[in-house]
Amino acid sequence: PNAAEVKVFTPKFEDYQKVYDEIASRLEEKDDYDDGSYGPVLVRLAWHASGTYDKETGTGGSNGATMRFAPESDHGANAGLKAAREFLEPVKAKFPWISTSDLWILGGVVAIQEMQGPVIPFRPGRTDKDMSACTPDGRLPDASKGNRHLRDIFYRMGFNDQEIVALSGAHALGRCHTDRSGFEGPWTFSPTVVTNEYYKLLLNEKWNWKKWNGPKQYEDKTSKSLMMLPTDMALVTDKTLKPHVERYAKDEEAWFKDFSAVLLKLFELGVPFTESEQNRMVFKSSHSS
Ligand code: DDH
Repeated sequence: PNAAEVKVFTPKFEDYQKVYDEIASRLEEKDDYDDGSYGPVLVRLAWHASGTYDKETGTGGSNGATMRFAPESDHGANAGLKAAREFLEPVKAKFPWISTSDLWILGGVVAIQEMQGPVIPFRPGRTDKDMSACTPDGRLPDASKGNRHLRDIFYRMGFNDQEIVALSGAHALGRCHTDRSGFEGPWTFSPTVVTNEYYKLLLNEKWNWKKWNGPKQYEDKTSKSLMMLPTDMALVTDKTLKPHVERYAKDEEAWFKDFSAVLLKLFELGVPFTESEQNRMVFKSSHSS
């Protein structure tokens, strides 16, 4: 065909909703993974794609999907995220027009909404880059550290103290795996549902060091089956962070609102959008009528 005959496909809201629906139905179908859902690991993929952002240099962030390549895919923090990337591969094959970097973020949006969390408005426009755009190791948080490290990492992305606490509630979801991070266990009793339980447990449980040969982590006194990382505990030992934990523990609605806003911000860090903010898409969840 000559150039005039080549039709450029410009996806619309309805097309992205179809991708949303495909991811949602795969989530429902593939319920034999981990605690019964790929949702948590999809959220973690979207977060680790975005959380490499450095506001000083404008490098990193979800634009580029450079975690497709080594060395970034092999960074210790990204261990296990292959499961999430592979989960989305058939979706990319079915909708080849979507960039992998938009797809990874949309995967996080779908996972949050399908696990009964708040709506996360989505803006497409990310493009995939080659391996020369891979970020250096060490940009994502190290779970063995404390409040100073948390601030170093999250201020580098452009977040404030309230936003650090609002983001951390994502640990209501999923679990640690000894063969990935070395840590073990879930933070809550409902790791496939978005709730404010993480904040409630942080405040209301008594946490002791777990006695084992693995890395230093906390276990709850009551059931000994839940966990907290040293970085999680920093949210309640730091006097400035703790009031936010208390507020979110009391008021799930307030956290849902702030969680949605802060995830939207995280997912858009460093992306050179052509679409305006007014054109963000709000997808219909499969359980909403
Ligand atoms: Fe996280 N996280 N995360 N996390 N995270 C782990 C699992 C999950 C830290 C360390 C770990 C966020 C912040 C932090 C999720 C979402 C988010 C694991 C276990 C470690 C370790 C990995 C494994 O063994 O499989 C640290 C440190 C921080 C911090 O310092 C603040 C944030 C901001 C988010 C987010 O989504 C906004 C999710 C979901 C999981 C569960 C993954 C799974 O497979 O299950």
